[in-house]
Amino acid sequence: MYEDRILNSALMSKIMPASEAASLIKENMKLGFSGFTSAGYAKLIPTEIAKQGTAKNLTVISGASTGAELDGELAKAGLMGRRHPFQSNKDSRNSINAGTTEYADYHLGMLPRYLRQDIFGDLDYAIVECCMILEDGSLVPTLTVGATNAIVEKSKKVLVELNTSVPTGVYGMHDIFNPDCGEPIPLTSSSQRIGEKSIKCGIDKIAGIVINENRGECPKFKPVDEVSQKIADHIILFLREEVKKGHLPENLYPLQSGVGAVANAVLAGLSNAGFKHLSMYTEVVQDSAVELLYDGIMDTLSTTAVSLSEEGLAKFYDNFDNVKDHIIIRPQDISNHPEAIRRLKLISMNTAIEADIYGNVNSTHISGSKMMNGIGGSGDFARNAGISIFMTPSVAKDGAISSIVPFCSHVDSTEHDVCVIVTEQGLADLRGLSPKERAEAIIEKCAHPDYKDELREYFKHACEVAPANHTPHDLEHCFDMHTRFIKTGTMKK
Ligand code: 0RQ
Repeated sequence: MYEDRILNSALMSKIMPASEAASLIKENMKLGFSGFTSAGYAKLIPTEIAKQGTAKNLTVISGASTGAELDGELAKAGLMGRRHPFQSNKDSRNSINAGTTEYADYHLGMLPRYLRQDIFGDLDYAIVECCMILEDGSLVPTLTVGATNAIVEKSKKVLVELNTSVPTGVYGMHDIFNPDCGEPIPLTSSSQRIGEKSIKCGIDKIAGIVINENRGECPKFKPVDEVSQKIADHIILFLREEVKKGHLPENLYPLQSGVGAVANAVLAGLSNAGFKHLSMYTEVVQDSAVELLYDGIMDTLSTTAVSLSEEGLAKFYDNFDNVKDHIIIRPQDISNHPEAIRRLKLISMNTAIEADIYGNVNSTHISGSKMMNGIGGSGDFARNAGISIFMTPSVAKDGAISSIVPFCSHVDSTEHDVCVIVTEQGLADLRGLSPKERAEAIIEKCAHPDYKDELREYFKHACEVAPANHTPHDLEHCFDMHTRFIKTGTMKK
């Protein structure tokens, strides 16, 4: 029945219900899952593990975040003892912030190397979504590679969730290459293919195959609002100016874009900005990037995950034959590799939770302590891109929080890795500016009018009282806005 997807008939006997696969998972096991954002994660097996409820204290590793059926269910069932290296699900976030799940988040591009360096030891099972298993047992992933190749390498056994809602035509979109081979990565453009079309596994390693006919949960995007549109407009104007000055070619350099509503709006804004022959070298492709392919504005999308909304996915499969050859899905240690990012001179655009007046960026923690999602790939790109842009609405929570603060309550990307900060208020190009010049640019161009005076006062006061005048700070008062928020529910005086 699945002859077009399981090419070795000996594997047919390994087809089993999700409940049987889940019963193989025991307390204290280390599990590696496929998946990167809402693309390509196993759904039925983790849901069953949660339902059975016996496999306590699991270590859960996946390329990046996954969806409700995995992170959500395991966290709600109280089974997730440890989680690496990224999540964005509300239940797993709650479990982390309650201290029930120990969470270590780190640069996504480093996860495969940490796996191969044995930081976690051998994994008991890889639980991976695929759309085909080839004659020799090699696995064809669905719409992501993420860290699946490294996870399969490091796992004693593999459980495959064969997703029949994904067309077998996906075979050929992946490009599997191990950058830890000790040789330069032979990539000089985002459109090059350098590796294999499938993930080596071996028939004996496959412990079970579970058939899943459903797509699972798709991300939903907030519609483009006025704030995200203004941020997009500032970035597009900046890019146009950079082209005019001769700093960028007419078709720009490859773009990297983070996930979320603002990132989606920026890419949507490129559709009528007059640019042509654009390319992306990124880790996640959302709806608006694929729209640029349909419109003939984007030539190539190089990514580790194609993560589309329900409507976006339906349209993608309708147009599949036209776009398939323009999309390359790579492992995350290639999509996020410093060597490739630096060589291709990327323009990276990521979202910040807050930025401080000197240009440090917090992408992960609310009020210094509460984990939101994780650094994800933002640091991989920010550190190595040609131009690294961080964007954020100037206020959060209906204006009660300023995203521009005197000192970030947690720092993920330092002032040295941040070229541009942009809010709906304006864009500050920080390149070549000293810390005091950066403070003036960020306060005057990016801060919300409700918070400008306090930030100006803080900066002036810090310049007067700081023990040195290079990056002036008053350590007694640099968190006044944060502590006022904790005490009163607003940063406003
Ligand atoms: O909370 O949902 O309760 O309203 O943070 O903020 O504005 O909806 O923006 O969804 O793009 O997320 C930085 C978290 C932004 C994300 C972050 C609150 C705000 C809202 C979400 P509500 P928005 P987004 C590629 C690159 C790190 C990883 C990364 C992220 C919620 O982009 O995780 O870049 N980035 N990866 O109200 C308190 C503030 C706040 C705040 C926003 N200053 N204080 N709350 N919020 N600013 C992808 C991968 O790596 C896989």
